[in-house]
Amino acid sequence: MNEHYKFVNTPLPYAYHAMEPYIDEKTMHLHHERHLQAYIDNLNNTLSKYSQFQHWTLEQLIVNVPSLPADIQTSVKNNGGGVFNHQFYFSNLSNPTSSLPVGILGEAIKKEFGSYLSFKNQFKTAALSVFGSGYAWLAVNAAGQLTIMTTQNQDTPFPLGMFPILNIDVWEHAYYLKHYNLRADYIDDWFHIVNWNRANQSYIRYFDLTL
Ligand code: MN3
Repeated sequence: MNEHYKFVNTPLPYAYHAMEPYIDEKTMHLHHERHLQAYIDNLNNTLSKYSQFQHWTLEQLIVNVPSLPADIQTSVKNNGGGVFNHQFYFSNLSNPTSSLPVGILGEAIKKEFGSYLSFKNQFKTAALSVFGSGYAWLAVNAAGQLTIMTTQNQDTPFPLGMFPILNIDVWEHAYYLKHYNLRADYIDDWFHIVNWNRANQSYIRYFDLTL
């Protein structure tokens, strides 16, 4: 992913079939090559006439939506959010290996939620509670606490003062080909392919940024 405009769709750090049998190869192709690509194209189109924002990073754009010209706020919110949320989702998947949280994040999850199992149940409940399209997140709130939250459509946690650690895309396009309408089954499968190393790195980055 480029730092700024013109954004490009970089290859996934793994093969499209790498998440089998939990997420099927065709879903990964369509999700990365068509859905994410569309958000990237739309964001580039939106920024094409605004050279003053073309050196802004994706996070800068998303965080500063309210200070952008009124006619591009909605597009940057939706399409910039769509790019960020998908990049984040794909980067937090890994080949089925260890499915347990690691590092200081693993410790913090135990402390905040009691146990991994309790976290898992609460996260699943949140992901199931998203009405329509959106995401469930593990995030750090303004008080520095790990928390589970949800967002609608392509909204991001940033406007709520939340720092993202992990997300699951629960738009139907993320699972419909394999799991049909059974979002719960998709969530169960997703837990097998969470990249906990990456999530732990995000948690470490949070402390680096705030200290
Ligand atoms: Mn998606």
